[in-house]
Amino acid sequence: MRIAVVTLFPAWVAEAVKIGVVGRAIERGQVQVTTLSPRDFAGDVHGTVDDRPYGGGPGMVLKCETACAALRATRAQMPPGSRRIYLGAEGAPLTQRKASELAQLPGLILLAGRYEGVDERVLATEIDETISIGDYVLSGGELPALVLVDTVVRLLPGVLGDAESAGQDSFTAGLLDWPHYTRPENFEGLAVPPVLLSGNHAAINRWRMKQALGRTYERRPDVLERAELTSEQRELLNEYVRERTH
Ligand code: 4FV
Repeated sequence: MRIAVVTLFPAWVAEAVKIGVVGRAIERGQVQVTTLSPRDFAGDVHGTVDDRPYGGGPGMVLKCETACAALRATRAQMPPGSRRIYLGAEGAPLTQRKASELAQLPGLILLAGRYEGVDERVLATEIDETISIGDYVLSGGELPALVLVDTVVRLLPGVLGDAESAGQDSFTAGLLDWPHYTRPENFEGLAVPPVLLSGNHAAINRWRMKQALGRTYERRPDVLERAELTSEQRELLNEYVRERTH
């Protein structure tokens, strides 16, 4: 997969993707990440990329000429079928399901906004979809772009080793993750749940699923509503709730 990030901070983004799983995937050639700044397409000596909002109001807006020029130059370099995404608080929420969809594509072109946002005509002409990482306002789209890159790249074939398989991720099964433990067996009087030391993998899997169901029920009932539970899972959840309430 190829990913291009259009941002006023190309050096920061280029550095940030060198870390961890994404950095390793880049080294292995499993993904290529490039960055480009709209400022490279500014015609004036000041490198102007923003201007005051029509209709008045605070702050500045990313200009369409420079943003569109950068997006078009990027698209010319990217594989056909690449998806053009603006990261904005007014977008559709980024989910594991959306990340899986994007991971199937040959390329992603990500536009990271700054200031109050980008001129709407950029979205109308050069963007396929707007995605939000959450209902809060950030000072720029770079962190959301890096979040999207991370959640997509780790789903690419061969990026995660067996030990790290994405298959067990939260939300992959539509539920929150189960609790994780490692050595020591006892930490300041806090013991690891004995079932995890039993070697009985059927019992361990049952305990983990029960925990995932229970946590999702307690912390994210909205997520549980969307999960298609099997009858066995529903029974496990009832058991969890019974034990919790008695
Ligand atoms: C955002 C979000 C976000 C809005 C104005 C960048 C900022 C500034 N992007 N999910 N939440 N973007 O707050 O994706 O240009």
